Amino acid sequence: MCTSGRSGRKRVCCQTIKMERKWWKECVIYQLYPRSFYDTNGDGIGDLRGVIEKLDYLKELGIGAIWLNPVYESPNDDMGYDISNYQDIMPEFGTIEDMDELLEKAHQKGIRIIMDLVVNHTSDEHVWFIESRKSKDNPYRDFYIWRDGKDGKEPNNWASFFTPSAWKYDETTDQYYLHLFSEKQPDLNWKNPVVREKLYEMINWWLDKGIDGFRMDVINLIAKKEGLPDGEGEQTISGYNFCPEHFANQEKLHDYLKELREKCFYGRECMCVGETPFVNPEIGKKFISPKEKELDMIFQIELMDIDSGKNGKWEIVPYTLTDIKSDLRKWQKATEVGWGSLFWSNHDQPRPLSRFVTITSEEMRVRAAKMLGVAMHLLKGTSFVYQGEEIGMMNASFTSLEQLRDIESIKYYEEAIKAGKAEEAWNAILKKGRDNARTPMQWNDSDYAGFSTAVPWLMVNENYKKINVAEAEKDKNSILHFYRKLIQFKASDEVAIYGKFEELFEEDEQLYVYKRSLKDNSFLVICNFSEEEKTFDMNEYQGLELLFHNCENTSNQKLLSYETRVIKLK
Ligand code: ISL
Ligand code: CA
Repeated sequence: MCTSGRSGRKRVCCQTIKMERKWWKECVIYQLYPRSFYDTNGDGIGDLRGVIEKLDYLKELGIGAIWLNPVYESPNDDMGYDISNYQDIMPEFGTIEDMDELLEKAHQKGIRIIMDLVVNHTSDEHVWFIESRKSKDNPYRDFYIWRDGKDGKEPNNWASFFTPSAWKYDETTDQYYLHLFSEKQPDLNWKNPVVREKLYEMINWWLDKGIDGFRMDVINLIAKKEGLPDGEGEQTISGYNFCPEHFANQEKLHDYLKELREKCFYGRECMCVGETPFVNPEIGKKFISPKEKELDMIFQIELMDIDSGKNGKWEIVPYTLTDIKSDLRKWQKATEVGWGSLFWSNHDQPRPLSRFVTITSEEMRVRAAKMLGVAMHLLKGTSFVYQGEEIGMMNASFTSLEQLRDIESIKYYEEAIKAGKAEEAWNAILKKGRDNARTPMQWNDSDYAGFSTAVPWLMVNENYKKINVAEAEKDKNSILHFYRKLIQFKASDEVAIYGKFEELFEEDEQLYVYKRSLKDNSFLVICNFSEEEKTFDMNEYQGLELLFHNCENTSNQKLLSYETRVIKLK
């Protein structure tokens, strides 16, 4: 539970902590993917009433806030990241009254609500774009980025995230519009002050309703390089250039973020976390430094790309534990200027149990899930637990293209077929396709895992009979029970929240060991990231309290595979 702000009770003495206390530093946030959480009306799609019904489950988990993936009106080309009306709810998810009720009931239980804010682009079905494409002198024309073609081709060579070119030709006015994502996600023109004002109005409308903050989708892409120059790097398989140097972290971005903060967040108790791909610590620090007055936290994506090659996520490359450790260390350090976020996955990433460890048995799944939970969430920063992580959900075993729903995977596969690389692409999709994380929440072992009474929009993982909430409730050694304890600890222990981070054995390729300390208190985290046992002398800790432990091993000389111990030192 959050300990300041709404609930008021302060456990941590401000004087011992030389940084500003905030509610969002003292709570664990649950990322909830509404489409796959719980379906209450039997249409195979999760809905807001489903979230309301499961609030007690979330409360018991100990989380202090929910980040809801987009629930706004949307034709769903990119699962809600293509918004056609910011001030209404997608009918499949419910109504604005359901949203109000969710907000009220969540708040009654001391759970805050953070919404997704998607303002780099809208849907092409948003009224602004419908108007914009009508004529060159339409008042909304300049809400988007329109250009003439060059020599019968696109205005520049930019590749989009989802399709070959980032430009789409529109016959009505014989011009192209920019879309960094799908053709149905035209980029807004942030240079236009009217666009900014309209967005600020909408943001304030939600904040006035009482929501507690935003997760800002690709917020560091809103400013584009002046003149939209061609990219110069290597070409993608379809001959375009993926050039974040021209669309991410541009100078103007900082002006926009400062203005946004001033116009919408000033004087409010809300929290803003920016999703910021293509950011290194140098750039990241600027966003989160309190004196810059831009964002409270960022989601840096570097760790999520630890296995991506120079051609992007689908080129899967090997990595070592020391790569992971140095990434985490680098960001623990960088976020000292402000505050950091912690997560193993989200709706865009594969399941961590299918990615960062090798699972060979049910016992190892349970043990490794607890170890991963400890390793990440006892670092310094706000923990985000992605739906299903608390029961150890894993990647789905898709067998055909028809089972996929994610535009990114589908478009990539289509391009790969053209390039004669279908098999390679399918293997990459199985490992890293975004649908892996989006399969329905597994509540029990009944049909469709208790998620719905109808065929779900995306198939249920076949392992649901074994891996589900009801099973986990019954077993006192389950991942779920462990996560409840871990979350409660992370959200209330002052060392876990504000303690200094110090790493040991940095070069070890099997162990992740770090210490957290605050004034006279400290604890030590030991994680064996390997399937192999590890000889490790722990005699000096004999008799000290074990805060967390994930297996029956009393040896002080060795750690079992995926074992973790958290030892209270003082
Ligand atoms: O998903 C990715 C890799 O698989 C990322 O490159 C992702 O596209 C990028 O981080 C932006 O993600 C966000 O904006 C997208 C949306 O599709 C994602 O779901 C969202 O998290 C466009 O709005
Ligand atoms: Ca439904």
